[in-house]
Amino acid sequence: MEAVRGNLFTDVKQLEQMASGQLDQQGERWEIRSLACLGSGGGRRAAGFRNMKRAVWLIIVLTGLPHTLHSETLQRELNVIPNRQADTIIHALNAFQIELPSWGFANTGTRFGKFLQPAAAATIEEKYSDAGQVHRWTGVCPTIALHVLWDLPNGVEDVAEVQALGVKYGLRAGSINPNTFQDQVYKYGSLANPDADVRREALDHILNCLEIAKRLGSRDLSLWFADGSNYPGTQNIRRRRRWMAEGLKAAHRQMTAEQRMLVEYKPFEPAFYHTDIADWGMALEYAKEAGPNARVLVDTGHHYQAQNIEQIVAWLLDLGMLGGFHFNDRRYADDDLTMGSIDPYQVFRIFHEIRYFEWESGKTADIAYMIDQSHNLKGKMEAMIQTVRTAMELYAKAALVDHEKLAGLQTKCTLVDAEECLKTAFATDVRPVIREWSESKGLPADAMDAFRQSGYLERITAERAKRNAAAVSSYA
Ligand code: RM4
Ligand code: MN
Ligand code: MN
Repeated sequence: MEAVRGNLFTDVKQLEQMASGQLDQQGERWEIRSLACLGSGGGRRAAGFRNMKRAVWLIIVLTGLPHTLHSETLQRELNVIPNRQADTIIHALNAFQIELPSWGFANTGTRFGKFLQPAAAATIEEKYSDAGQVHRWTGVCPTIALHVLWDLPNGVEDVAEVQALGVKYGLRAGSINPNTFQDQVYKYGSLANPDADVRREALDHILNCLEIAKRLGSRDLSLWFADGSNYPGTQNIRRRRRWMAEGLKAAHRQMTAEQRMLVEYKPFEPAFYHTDIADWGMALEYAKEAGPNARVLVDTGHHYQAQNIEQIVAWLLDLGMLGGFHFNDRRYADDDLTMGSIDPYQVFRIFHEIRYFEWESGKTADIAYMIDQSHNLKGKMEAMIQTVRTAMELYAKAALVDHEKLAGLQTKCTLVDAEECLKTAFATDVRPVIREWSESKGLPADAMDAFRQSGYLERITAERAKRNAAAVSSYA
């Protein structure tokens, strides 16, 4: 631990005594050369140190004797994150942002009906307001994804209102999501519909969405299609592929040089025999055909069981074709559960592939991290804050992987040690550093607690409960 920080503890004497008490037990004679702690704000840290339970960030730098206890061992014994690793986390978090979905705050349901929540958002203003709160407490969600039909039902005409909401609630419009699946006309598909009129209608809607995106200053057009069929033999799969490719190309032609098209894939639902963009390979082909600014969007819930998602991510990174993510977790299908609730190691492995790529290539991957979840049972805002903090934790853990060491071990095929590089990073409790990071940005250390204390939930519950209870929830 060579780094020595200026913001030393105010009470160094006390610190020295405590440290030497610890060190005496080692039966060695040590010289304390310097003390360092993470980040800034020495006063707060001095207070924290007096309360040893909270002093997980302390680093004692020892030098001077030939058989000096290695600082890593000491850090392990003291249960601290080394200074260098904390810096890595802070650096990673400074560059990390994740987009909130407007639809994640509204009442959603299963195909059997909706469970109505008293505090759910029903208008675009309420969605902006709720998303603004999540950003206010977490600090990493400055953009909100919009679903055009749900959020801008009048299309381009609604842009001015949305812009005003952005200013009012401190959010920027994120990805623009056309809706070519809800209207009756799309029963047999949209861009891949055998009816040319329907294909045209779908394309027109997508072109409108591009215009909305331009006016809102939003870069990504995020495309998900429900197109497909339910029974073998009922559709010409090859012709539908060509129609879809033509439609995407036509949309791409209308994009500005700054805009991007993200092509999302999904193997099932609502179509249950075939979908026209079933997997990442098909999405990749469509994106390549569409034009230079098209990329693939990986929704973590859109795979078959046991599929190796991080391998898909690694391939798309290597091909320069990874555009973004829709994060959610799943146990069985496209369950849209909170990120990392079922398999946090999966998300960690995805983030690891991205960080490893960035380290190896020296490039920052241009990826839109987005949440696509539907909280039917959990409180929507709490679920969203929980998601964002989980995303930060898993991203921070992935940042801790020692890439140089890993690369060497992989080359030598030192399997157990290579795997341990990942497991050690995953096992590190990064939450203290995330709290430090938050405070250093003027945010509350505990976003959930701050939200709960704020009284916002009680206020919107009182305002919205009566109206929400009257909403329709039945399936049939
Ligand atoms: C789909 C897909 C899309 C989302 C819709 C609502 O399953 O994940 O991204 O916009 O659901
Ligand atoms: Mn999605
Ligand atoms: Mn989905």
